[in-house]
Amino acid sequence: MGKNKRVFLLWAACFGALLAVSAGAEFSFYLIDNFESGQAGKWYRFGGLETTVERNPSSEADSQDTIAESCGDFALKLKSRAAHWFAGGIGTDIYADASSFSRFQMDIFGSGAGGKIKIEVFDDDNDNYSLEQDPSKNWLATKDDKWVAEVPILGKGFTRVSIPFSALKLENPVSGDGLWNPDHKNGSGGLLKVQFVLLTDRETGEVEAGIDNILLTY
Ligand SMILES: [Ca+2]
Ligand SMILES: [Ca+2]
Ligand SMILES: [Ca+2]
Repeated sequence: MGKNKRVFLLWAACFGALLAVSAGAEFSFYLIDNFESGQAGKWYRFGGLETTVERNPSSEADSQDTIAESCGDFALKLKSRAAHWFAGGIGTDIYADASSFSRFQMDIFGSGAGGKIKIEVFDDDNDNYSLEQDPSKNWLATKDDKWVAEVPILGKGFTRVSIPFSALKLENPVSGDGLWNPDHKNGSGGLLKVQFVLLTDRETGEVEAGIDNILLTY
């Protein structure tokens, strides 16, 4: 093989690697948390909800449960007691430009005892990287859109939940602009934060669930 051909092959290999990297960046996902750090310090809690990072049951060597396998070593356990169906929640700040993603995905571990998780996401509409809320009106978001979806806690085991952004419902009309626009245009903080609220099937009672592999994807 002549020298020129070797140089060309090397160049082609480098260019191919570069293409693969840029394609990977374009077609990957935005990980919010998979709890493999063993920590949950970036999540705040409200309404009496208790959280613990727990070790996942080790999957059998011949297990066909690819979702359970993808949950790795740790997941976050949520546990609470409800009053009037509300059992508290958790949330974390994100500030991501989510405009190129199309759906929200997470794995939910259920015990078969029922309950729901209400997913709440906020996009910044007054371009200030902050969520304005009114504590006297049940923490109503006053300047930014709040989008929600409810998913059942199934089980036993992990269930993968995938929610297209188009299925999210606006909960606070006339506060923000009413458009799903979680981008960084004009200094907007984009997707400001995500919250998960636990709901029970009966007015009072205990509810628990595990969550893992929380991400934005295409
Ligand atoms: Ca995990
Ligand atoms: Ca704002
Ligand atoms: Ca908006």
